[in-house]
Amino acid sequence: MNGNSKESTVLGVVVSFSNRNAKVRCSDGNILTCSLKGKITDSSFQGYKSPVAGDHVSVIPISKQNGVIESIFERKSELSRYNEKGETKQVLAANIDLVVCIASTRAPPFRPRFIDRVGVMAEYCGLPFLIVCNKIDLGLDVSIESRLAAFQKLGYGVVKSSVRDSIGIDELRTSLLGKTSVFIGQSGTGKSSIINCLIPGADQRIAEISDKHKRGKHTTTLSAMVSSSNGDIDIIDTPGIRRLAIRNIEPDDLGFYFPDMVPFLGLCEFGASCTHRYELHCFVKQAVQEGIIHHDRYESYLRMRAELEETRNTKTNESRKPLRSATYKFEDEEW
Ligand SMILES: Nc1nc2c(ncn2[C@@H]2O[C@H](COP(=O)(O)OP(=O)(O)OP(=O)(O)O)[C@@H](O)[C@H]2O)c(=O)[nH]1
Ligand SMILES: [Mg+2]
Ligand SMILES: [Zn+2]
Repeated sequence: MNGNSKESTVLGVVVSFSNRNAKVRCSDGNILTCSLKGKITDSSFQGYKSPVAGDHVSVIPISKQNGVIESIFERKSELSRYNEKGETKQVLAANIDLVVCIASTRAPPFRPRFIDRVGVMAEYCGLPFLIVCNKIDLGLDVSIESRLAAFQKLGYGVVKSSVRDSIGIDELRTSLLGKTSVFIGQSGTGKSSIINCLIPGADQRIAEISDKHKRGKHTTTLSAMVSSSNGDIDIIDTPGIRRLAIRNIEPDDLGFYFPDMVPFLGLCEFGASCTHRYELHCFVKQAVQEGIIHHDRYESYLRMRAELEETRNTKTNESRKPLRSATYKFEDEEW
């Protein structure tokens, strides 16, 4: 086995990656378990530390089941989160066309601030955003409807679904056709259940939520791409996220990732330096008062901004404590 003969390489898509081994779906449809060729810092790896689900790669097959990833092609897009424990960027999925946040009405409860954060991530990556509110069989109340309507007004797709009662699944399927989508959400909202419903034979593991805490049990532990048999739908299922930290955005730029705030940015008396928090003659605050911006979206903005400011101020301290205290400050928040 060596990588010199170009004829022997095939193209493929990474289905999943763990422990230096990737499952790659090759262009001939074969799934190979692949190791990485040489060091992952090689220039052929485009500076990517490791492949992730959705990566386009070239592979040297070495047997019917195994191969070696020779290179990772440049990513068209990637969705990453900030890992507070490891204090590093963690890429969840590559080459995606659509970010889908799966929320639930109950069990676990509807957490709009979580959705707001995924929305900021999607805007930051320049990707379209779709919200699925699953488990509507458990009841949809007025406050959930109001928040969903506010998302819809922003141009985000909203699908109300129930896996149990087979509602909204066909509508969702239509939105996913011809795309690679990433499903992201808190544990137990039904990401894997929806995938099993959309793609017969997907066989993603699902589990009851915990009786005691009414939270998911973090059943999915690895990002993995699941594809329909005719190839018209690719979905990357991801492990449930308890808390979504936003980093790497300048506090003054945060408003740009809130499409409801964008029309007012720069109009305030203090121009681009307005924090939209306490300043007089602030057009954003005025829009909130007039109900043009949903007050709860504004509250999300304020919380994210405070977090960005706090973590930026503590960045220079090598101690991990300040970062933790910033985290705890938000632990009483509703998600
Ligand atoms: N009532 C109801 N229960 C649902 C629905 N969809 C999923 N569930 C249940 O919710 C539980 C969690 O579903 P999963 O699909 O494992 O959730 P997940 O989002 O993949 O969770 P993680 O992998 O832990 O992130 C399971 O018991 C499902 O049967 C729904 O529409 N209605
Ligand atoms: Mg799952
Ligand atoms: Zn302002």
